[in-house]
Amino acid sequence: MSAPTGDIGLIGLAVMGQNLILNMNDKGFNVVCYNRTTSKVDAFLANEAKGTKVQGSHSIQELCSKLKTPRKIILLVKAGPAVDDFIKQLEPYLEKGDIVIDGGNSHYPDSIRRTHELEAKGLLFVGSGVSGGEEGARHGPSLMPGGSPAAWPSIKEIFQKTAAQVNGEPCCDWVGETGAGHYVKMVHNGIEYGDMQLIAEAYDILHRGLGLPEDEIADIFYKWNTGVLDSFLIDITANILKFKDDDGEPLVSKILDQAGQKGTGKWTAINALDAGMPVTLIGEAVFARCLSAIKAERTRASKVISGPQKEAFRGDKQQFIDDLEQALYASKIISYTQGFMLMRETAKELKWNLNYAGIAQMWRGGCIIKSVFLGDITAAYQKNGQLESLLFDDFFNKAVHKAQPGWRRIIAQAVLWGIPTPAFSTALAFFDGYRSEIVPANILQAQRDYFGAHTFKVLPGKENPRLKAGEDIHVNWTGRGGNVSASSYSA
Ligand code: 2AM
Repeated sequence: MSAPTGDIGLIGLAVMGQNLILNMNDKGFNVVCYNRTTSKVDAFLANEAKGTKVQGSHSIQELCSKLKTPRKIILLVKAGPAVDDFIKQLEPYLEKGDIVIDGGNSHYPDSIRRTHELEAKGLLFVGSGVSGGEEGARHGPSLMPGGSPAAWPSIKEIFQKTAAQVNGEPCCDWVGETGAGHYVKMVHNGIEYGDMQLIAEAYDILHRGLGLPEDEIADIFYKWNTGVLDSFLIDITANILKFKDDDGEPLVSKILDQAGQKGTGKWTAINALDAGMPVTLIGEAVFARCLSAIKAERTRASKVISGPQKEAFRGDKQQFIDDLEQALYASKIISYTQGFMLMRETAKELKWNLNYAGIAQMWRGGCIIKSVFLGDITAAYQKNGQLESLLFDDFFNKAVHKAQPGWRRIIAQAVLWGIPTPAFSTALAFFDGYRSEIVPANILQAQRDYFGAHTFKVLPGKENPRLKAGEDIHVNWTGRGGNVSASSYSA
């Protein structure tokens, strides 16, 4: 048998897999492919991959025999049991140091488990986020690999050449240990939910509030796309708003206002609740989709619940539109601030060394949230890799201060109009809470101690013989009941 020539194997010939193979082939790598339904291998070689160096295989054994060692095999199959099933099938044909890469949409706890399971067998595992859809996979996705750090030197060249490039830098770097790659992909998707919701709210304010037609809103978005909001999502939204149905009506005006979701935004929100981190904007974005989904109930409600009398806008329209741009920008800064807070907290808990500048750079191009803005976040973390919050970075601190007046005016006007802005509003509420040294949690603590003897601590500077520093204090608020504090009550 001749010596193996394959640089990398790929299992799973759905659209993403096929496009990633063709992309890696274009970048000069010799790819060997396999699919459970092997007729797809033959069809792919005879059609899309015709004239390329891509090799096919009709069994796992054949796939492995065609790969140079250490073998690198990417799985792009349905997340869940199919991944574990293929890993089990691969194991007999792999040797120490070989690398199994899961490029599917796996939940990160599975990737943590798989890293440990494969490392225990002398193999290496990489769970990689892949973003950018079919187009990204074909011409340059954002790749977010994490897992066994020893795997990185062997896959670095293939991954970084296959990924999108922005200003000569690849949108791919090592993310961190075990499930870090899929974790960061999950947060990316959550942030994507937030960005999309913010744009939808801006559209609603311009459309229902200012009464602008789709064409004019598209032009506003195109203009925004030349400034701080320059991003893929603003650009495609402008294109969407310009798109006409056959009768000349904007197609968006005919789309049922009921959003679907596949669950990665929800995973991020659940993770934020579990971690105790206030990632409120992604949470609101998920809930906004939930509210949209109960269309029939909303329709019934719209008949019996009325909002404020709609007053015509009497202010300066251009000023309002500029304010809205700033409101969107400031809210986006908050959303990314929250997303990075969550990643920092998880990294601390799971002892991952997350590469924050690298993460922002990975999202800078190739993926759905790609934007100029992410270049500024990259710069912030390059200046300080352990930055506690984006709001402490000079650039973002100045930006949010500049945006603040317009941001408040927009939300105030939306409230008066009765137009819901859950994402804009939660961003501002977070901002006002975050910059408050004192929040009303004193009342919560007092209530908890009052009804459940949950105790409280004294505010520094207010100590006295009854209220001692550092102590868990219980007060008999009513003169009834006992002086014993509780440790097992609810709330
Ligand atoms: P198939 O072509 O044989 O269906 C996307 O669905 C990819 O995942 C396809 O390549 C598909 O293979 C593969 N896939 C889905 N479920 C699978 C399973 N349970 N076992 C193996 N491959 C699976």
